[in-house]
Amino acid sequence: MREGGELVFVAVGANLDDREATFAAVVRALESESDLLLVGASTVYETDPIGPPGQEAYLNAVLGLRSWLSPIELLHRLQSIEVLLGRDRSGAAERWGPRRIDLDLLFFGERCIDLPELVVPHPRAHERAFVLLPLAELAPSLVHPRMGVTVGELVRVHLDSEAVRPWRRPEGWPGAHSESGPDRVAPDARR
Ligand code: A4P
Ligand code: MG
Repeated sequence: MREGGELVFVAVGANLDDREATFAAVVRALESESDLLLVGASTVYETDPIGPPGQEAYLNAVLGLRSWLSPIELLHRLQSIEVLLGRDRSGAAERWGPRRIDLDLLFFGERCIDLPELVVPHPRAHERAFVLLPLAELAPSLVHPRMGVTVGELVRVHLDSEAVRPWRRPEGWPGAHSESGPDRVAPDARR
């Protein structure tokens, strides 16, 4: 088992085309990266869209990874996967508009990063039920380094959210055949 690396959390979202197939493809793409190790996968949720009206519902979930990439390297890797999976990055896409795939870097260890290209923790993570509910399954004790409160505390105000509903486990999403528990992937189980 490789030593070191940092624990990171990535939000996965999709509301166009075959959302379940996209989620499975994200997992395959991340598992094929030699500098990343998938260590946890939340339940997949169906969520009401936030943003311009008239959009389809999203599927949202959170993945936990150990990363031997720097934060910027990881961001670029996530953006390459988005493009590979058909994300329109032409600049014509509407802000918060419908998308085939969105991969956001939520947390990178306990680091605070303020670069033009990358802000960590993700600046909207703490206020969004579609991020907090799945993240709290994987890391309830994770402390938000800017706010000084745990994910478990942040999620409490969203517990009765009807906008975030558990969805079935897509084929190819981790845990479907796991005997160690439905929602988690043992750190050494994937390689
Ligand atoms: N960027 C800065 N920090 C980060 C980070 N921590 N992770 C920069 C990822 N990217 C980061 O992102 C725009 C720019 O943010 C990137 O060029 C990167 O350098 P983007 O993915 O191109 O565009 P976006 O996702 O539309 O922008 P944004 O503002 O991050 O959108 P959000 O906040 O992610 O919202 N409703 C539901 N129910 N479920 C959703 O998943 N998602 C959105 C997108 C809106 N409504 C939604 C959902
Ligand atoms: Mg994004």
